[in-house]
Amino acid sequence: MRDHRLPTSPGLWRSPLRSPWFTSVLGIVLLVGITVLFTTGLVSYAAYNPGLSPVNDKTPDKGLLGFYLFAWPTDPPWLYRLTQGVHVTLGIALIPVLLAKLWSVLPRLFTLPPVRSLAHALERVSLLLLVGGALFEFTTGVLNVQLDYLFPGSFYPLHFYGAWVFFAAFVTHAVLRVPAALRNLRHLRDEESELVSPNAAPSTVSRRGALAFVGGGFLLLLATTAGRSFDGPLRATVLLAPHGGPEPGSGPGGFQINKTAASRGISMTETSDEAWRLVIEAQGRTVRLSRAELLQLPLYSAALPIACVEGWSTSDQWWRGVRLRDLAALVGYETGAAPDVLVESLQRHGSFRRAALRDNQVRDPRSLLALFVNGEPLTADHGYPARIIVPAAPGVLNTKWVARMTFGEL
Ligand SMILES: Nc1nc2c(c(=O)[nH]1)N[C@H]1C(S)=C(S)[C@@H](COP(=O)(O)O)O[C@H]1N2
Ligand SMILES: [Mo]
Repeated sequence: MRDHRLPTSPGLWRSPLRSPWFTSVLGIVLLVGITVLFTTGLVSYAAYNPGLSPVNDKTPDKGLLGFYLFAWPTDPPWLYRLTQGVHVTLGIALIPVLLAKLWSVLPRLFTLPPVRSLAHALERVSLLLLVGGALFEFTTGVLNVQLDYLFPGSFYPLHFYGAWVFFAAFVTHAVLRVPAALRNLRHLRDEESELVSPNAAPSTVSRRGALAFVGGGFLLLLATTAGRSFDGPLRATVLLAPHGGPEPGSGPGGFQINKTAASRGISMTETSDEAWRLVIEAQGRTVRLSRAELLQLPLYSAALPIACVEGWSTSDQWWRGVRLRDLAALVGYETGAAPDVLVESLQRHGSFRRAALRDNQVRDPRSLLALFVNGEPLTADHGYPARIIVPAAPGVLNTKWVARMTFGEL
């Protein structure tokens, strides 16, 4: 008799819940869910404008993997709020489904002999990449959201390359298994499968009951995460995920703050109206403006959200300031011909102290160098004296404490 205490022995795995049907239901849910995660993830990378300037690109060595990059639009203004909210919220909510799926096939990971043929060896390698890739992507994603940029800079390449490895293994696995999974959903004849325990323990819950339990976990995580995409009372429902910074407080500036002025080393002296000047450069010209001079320019309002890569977002805030295309006009670009711009902040260190915006973003009449929000001057933490706000763009492109803008020739 084989030793029943080793994981390689089918006899050790006694749960009566394991069955092709149970695994297949979870597998089909993940097929849809992970495809959405992969797509919204690729889209998120494109939204950073990585092709525009090395400043925006966290994975400069991506080569062919950047084949799909496109110019991120400015409409609808809530675009990144939606795509990234879905990416992070769905990613968190799918964790119980992923864990249940892995649990349901656990005995298979230990089958002996480990390699039976070349085809079997290849299949096992793809499973290793699949399971390892899934755990890696979910773990890096959750850590980045929870621990507030645990791996500054390096998170992006890790999560990006990991996603391609994982998705390649995922597609291979899906091609091999989906036909059988669909058959399993229709037939309940499980009994011959190696997933079914040869000496099952008496059941304490039905397979449907176990599935309902996993579904409940999904809904619980969804309900306690989705509030990060809204303001007001809904945000108080976010029990398990931080929203990326200290509590925002109340008043006109009372919406989510990612990085405070103090944490970025921004001093009151350098942002004071006496000291601060905005430097605009292009085509050999330099214009320097104080905040008082900026206030003399035509000011416009736009209702736009902040949407962070961490998945949280605010509802629309009322920003007021100078149009980016009007600033381009000051250094000689006619309306409609405004080029790309490199925006640099007062901040000296850290990944998001500068960002490049594409010409379509500069030309949009709602794109502002904001001086006010919700009727009051910007607070220090929201970027006083001036910050960028662009419709549909990810939070990282909305540079705070702006000091210099260089138009053209990125
Ligand atoms: N200078 C500077 N600007 C910055 C950042 C930063 O770290 N430094 N963080 C960015 C990120 S990641 C986001 S999500 C938004 C958040 O803006 P808020 O704090 O006003 O909500 O600011 C962006 N602008
Ligand atoms: Mo962000």
